Amino acid sequence: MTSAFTGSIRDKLIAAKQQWAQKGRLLTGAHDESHENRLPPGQREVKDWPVLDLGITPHVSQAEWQLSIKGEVENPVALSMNQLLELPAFYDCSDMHCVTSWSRYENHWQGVSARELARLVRPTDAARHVLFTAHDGYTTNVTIEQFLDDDVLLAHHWQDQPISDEHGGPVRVVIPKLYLWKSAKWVREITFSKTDKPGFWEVRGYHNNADPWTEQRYD
Ligand SMILES: Nc1nc2c(c(=O)[nH]1)N[C@H]1C(S)=C(S)[C@@H](COP(=O)(O)O)O[C@H]1N2
Ligand SMILES: [Mo]
Repeated sequence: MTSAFTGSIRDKLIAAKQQWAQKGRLLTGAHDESHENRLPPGQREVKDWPVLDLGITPHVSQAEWQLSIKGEVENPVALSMNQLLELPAFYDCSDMHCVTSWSRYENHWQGVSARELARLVRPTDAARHVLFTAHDGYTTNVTIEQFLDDDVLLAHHWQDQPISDEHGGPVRVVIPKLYLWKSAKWVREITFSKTDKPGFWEVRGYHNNADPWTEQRYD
């Protein structure tokens, strides 16, 4: 929450919020304010935000934070926090669904979109999967199509506040359409790959695809 951090993103935040407001307006009508048909099967809504992880909370400062994006890409990069913040800002509001059956509506995320990162690193035609590695040793995997969905981002703010350490700050992945275990907290490496590589929970019986709407919980 240092002023340098917030100062460097303020203008882009306003622009991104305007974009988001436009998207919200376009979705009016399709957006179900009554929350009917908003809760995937077997889920219940919570108002708080539970913490779920392996029990290790890495404390990664903004100064230390670095993200390596590599593998099947034409332009591998290692981004510092300042370099991440120089990329166009992305703002999106989405629901989250945890496989342990809680869902939390209306999460306002701010960060950099997956599509923006792909524009930067340029995945090769051979890239089919995206693998995440985090500071606590956690790993998870998605298809490149799932990663490049229009609501996926690397988030550094939630509800206008920097993401706390326990929720994966300073930067976590957010993939709203999949169960939350696919959204790596404390992300440090993103690898584009020809082949799939099931992550921490995927090798322990969780479903590889993780779609909440068809209850792809366990394999
Ligand atoms: N690095 C890391 N990311 C992680 C996990 C983890 O243990 N380590 N747990 C996953 C699981 S199982 C869930 S449900 C969500 C929980 O995110 P939250 O604690 O912010 O609610 O983080 C996901 N991302
Ligand atoms: Mo989870």
